[in-house]
Amino acid sequence: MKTLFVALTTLLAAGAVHATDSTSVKASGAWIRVLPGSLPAGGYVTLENTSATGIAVTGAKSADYGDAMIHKSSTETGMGRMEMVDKVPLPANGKVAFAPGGYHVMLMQPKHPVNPGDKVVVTFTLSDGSTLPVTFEAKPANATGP
Ligand SMILES: [Cu+2]
Repeated sequence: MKTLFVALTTLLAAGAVHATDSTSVKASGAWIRVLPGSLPAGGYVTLENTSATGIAVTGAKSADYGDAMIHKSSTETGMGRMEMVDKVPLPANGKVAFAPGGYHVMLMQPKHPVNPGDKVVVTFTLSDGSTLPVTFEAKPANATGP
């Protein structure tokens, strides 16, 4: 009985630290465009919300980079620019593409060299309190898709 109690409290303690992985949002075609040196890399992925409730992506982080942000590129003024966004809404039963020219994960301050062919895990945080770990494949600077 004592063993069971210890096991349960260990589980509860672990649950408090690690958010549950999302069962509603699926990722596909995840890739990052690696630029030379320590320049920031853009991460691209298609996220599908398979639930009947709207969910938003509220953040991203990666153990391989010092910082990760969600950006949106636009050419509204005729000049390429990008801005940070607080959240990306994923409508119920809808898909949102993070793609060149639009939403992307800006991966900054690489902690080690990331080369084409490498795999990088980016974990998204979602508005329902869950997390979504996604494996991205590194592609060269001239890549245009997964
Ligand atoms: Cu950016």
